[in-house]
Amino acid sequence: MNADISKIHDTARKLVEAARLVTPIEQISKRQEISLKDAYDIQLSGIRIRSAYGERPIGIKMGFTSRAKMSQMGITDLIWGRLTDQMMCDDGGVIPASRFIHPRAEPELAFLLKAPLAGKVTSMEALQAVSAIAPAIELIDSRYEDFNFCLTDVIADNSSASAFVTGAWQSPTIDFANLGLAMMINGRPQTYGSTAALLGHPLRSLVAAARLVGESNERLEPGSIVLAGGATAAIALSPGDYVSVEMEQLGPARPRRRQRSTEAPAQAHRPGLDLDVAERLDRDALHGLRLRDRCRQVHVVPGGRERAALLPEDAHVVRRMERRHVQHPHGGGA
Ligand code: OOG
Ligand code: MG
Repeated sequence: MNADISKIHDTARKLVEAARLVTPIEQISKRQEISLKDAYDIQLSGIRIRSAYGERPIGIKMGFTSRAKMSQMGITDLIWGRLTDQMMCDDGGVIPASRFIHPRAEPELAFLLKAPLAGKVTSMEALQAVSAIAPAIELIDSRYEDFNFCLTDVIADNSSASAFVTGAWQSPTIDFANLGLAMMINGRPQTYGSTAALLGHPLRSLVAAARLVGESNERLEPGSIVLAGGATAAIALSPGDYVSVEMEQLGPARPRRRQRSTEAPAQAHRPGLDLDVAERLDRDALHGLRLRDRCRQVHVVPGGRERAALLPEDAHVVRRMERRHVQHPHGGGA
């Protein structure tokens, strides 16, 4: 069923207001059945409302591009959402916890585009449109009660987009097909994974982004950012938590020396979430493009840590990250 325009706009306004008032709402699917097109129309309408408040679109985010994310949320379709300038946070910055209903963090890879991209493109064409890549953290925040949603709910809710941070931008000539990564909360590793968890190669996420955006008769503009999707399950955050992501070759996270990182964040209950991503690059690591197409699985390992995705060589990459953290428990290794 296709909803009429005023219904689309009303629902969009409810979702935007839920975000502004930091108050969750009931899933829209509980009261009305909406089509995929309606869901994306609501998302677009919501972005227009945000634009009227002064927010500026700066890119898009992909969702459910890894099995870890798919199995965490029980959704297996790729989705996309829109990023605005207000969602972008400074690397190493602080963001008020009061902005979020129930934030979760996920480790991602970000693309910065230098050429337009839309429709059916090859991986090589997608790569040619990339000017830089960076490790990233996305903070998702569903506007629905208990973070529960179905496919159309989450699309209408701008794919839970809320905030993100990127690390230093690096040359895309690095082989970023299978970089080990770890996400730390308060310096303690919570998830380990690999960029290969993203559809087998993060470029596939960019190819899918071009296709999905093209299906909406839009295009990815030069200068826009594309978040390729969470490579591991998302982790819930509490006020005071410090999130960092370490990605091989894009550098280990090096939390800046700030007063707050030396305190005990769990007990502090301060209204702030610290974000930090890596800034270091081993510039000697230049390789060609590598694509993989084998099937991947998710493992939950004892202790509750989720591992995204693993081909034998990925498991090797993940073990390497785990070993690094055993040797350098505070995310050092530099
Ligand atoms: C939906 C957004 C998914 C990702 O990286 O897979 C997403 C959600 O899980 O709330 O951002
Ligand atoms: Mg994400």
